[in-house]
Amino acid sequence: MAACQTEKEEINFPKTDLSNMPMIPKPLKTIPTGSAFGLDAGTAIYTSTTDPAFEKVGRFLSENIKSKTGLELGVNSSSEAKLERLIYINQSDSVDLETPESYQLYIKKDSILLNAKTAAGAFRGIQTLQQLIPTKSNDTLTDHPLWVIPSGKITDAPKYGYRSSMLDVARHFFTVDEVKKYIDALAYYKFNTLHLHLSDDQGWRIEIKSWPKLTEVGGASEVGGGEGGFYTQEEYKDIVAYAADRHITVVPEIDMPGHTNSASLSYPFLHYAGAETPRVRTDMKVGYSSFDAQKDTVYSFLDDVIGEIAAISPGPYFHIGGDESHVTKKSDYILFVEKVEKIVQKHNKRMVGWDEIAQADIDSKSIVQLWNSADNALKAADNGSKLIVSPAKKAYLDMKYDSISEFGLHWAGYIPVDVGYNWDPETYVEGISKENILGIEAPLWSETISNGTELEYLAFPRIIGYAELGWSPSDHLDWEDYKVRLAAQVPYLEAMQINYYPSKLVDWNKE
Ligand code: TNX
Repeated sequence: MAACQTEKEEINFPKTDLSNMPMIPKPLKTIPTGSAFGLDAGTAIYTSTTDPAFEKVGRFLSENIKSKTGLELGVNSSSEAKLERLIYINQSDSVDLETPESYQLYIKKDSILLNAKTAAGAFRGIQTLQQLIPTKSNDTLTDHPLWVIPSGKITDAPKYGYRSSMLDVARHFFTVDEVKKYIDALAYYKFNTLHLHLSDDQGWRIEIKSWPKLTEVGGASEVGGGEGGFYTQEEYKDIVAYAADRHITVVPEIDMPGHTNSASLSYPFLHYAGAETPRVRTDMKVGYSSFDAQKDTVYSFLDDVIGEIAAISPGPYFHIGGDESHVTKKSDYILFVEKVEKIVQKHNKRMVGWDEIAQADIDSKSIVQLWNSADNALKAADNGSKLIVSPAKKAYLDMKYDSISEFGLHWAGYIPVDVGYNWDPETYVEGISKENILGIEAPLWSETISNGTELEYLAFPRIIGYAELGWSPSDHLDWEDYKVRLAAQVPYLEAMQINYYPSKLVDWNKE
């Protein structure tokens, strides 16, 4: 190293300010030092090799740098070539790294050091680094192009350990590639969970080998009369692995006992006498279908379904839905949730359900997802259950932005970009505090959208705000400051060919 250092040319960087860079989510602490690191072809990436997952993070960074800048940086390559500058991704046991996703980023003239306890922390850290790499190189500082990265120190950690978005692939089916593109963007903004709503009245979207009609019959429809579709288990595993490569956990949901028309259409014995007779449904109604909570065969069926999905879902959670079972007798609903919780636990998963499940006597380890009822959220907290906060009025990506929005619903109100950002999960329900909260989620229901472009219209830019709500401390949340950083996401969104709603509330940094 000493030998290399003497050969290095001195570059006179213009004064930089790391704290003024448009990072989202905003890091916990940023201390600028005014100089810069010049990323160029002479930069090499090295990683700790004690954990192979760190090297993988290094390769991920190298690939992204290549697509952004064209530079091809070696990772842990032993070549003797002149080493000008170094990015080192280091596994560290420092006590300052308090959570698995915490990281420290030290950017100096000659080196960038990224410290993290786990590969997940390192992965979050390289997202910050990627956000700091400018789209355009500076070609005047030296005889070759340099991508100027402001120097300084970033110490960062998430507010919540669960930061999620949900895709409803049931009302309209989305292809594996469409889901992967969404995962890429979630990863860039440090989400760590993708919830997949895999079944509903209009369609069943995951192959179950022991019950093939679920997809043969139940998978062939969607809202509006399209052809539907489903993921084979191989395709689902491919999504799960793609997400895992980005340190994102997939939470599968089979919604029940309501929202089950497509399942009961496939296997009529599941149908509950008080529910509407199953038929192909392409409308947007809710609350008319139900499984029969009194039949043992329903639970043997669910043991198979949950077992098959659990076996290919490495994450700790299984989401049972549980919302809007309007035709299920309350006693049947409660019996059903309590029995299904046992099945989920038998398959070594923790149950998650929409807030209605708090009416049953659930395990304190089960998780309740607040979408609608503050009462249910308080019941859950009383029970010792953690909450995922996703109130429809603030966090539903399928709510229209305003009266002229092209897609979306508005039963919970309009959610302009500032309204989606300007709230605090910790104070949203009186009586619920940080200790009760596992994290937040922004669900995207798909009644009104049927392809990737429309999906992105509703998700972007609002999803970027939920990334910050889930990660950054509450005292960092400031719309005026955020909207400037949001505007600066345009080059990323354009480079990734992500469609977004160009809200008038934001002064977009367009060319
Ligand atoms: C309510 S949110 C639902 C969904 C709909 C959504 C549309 C929830 C748990 N249930 O079935 O798709 O509204 O916004």
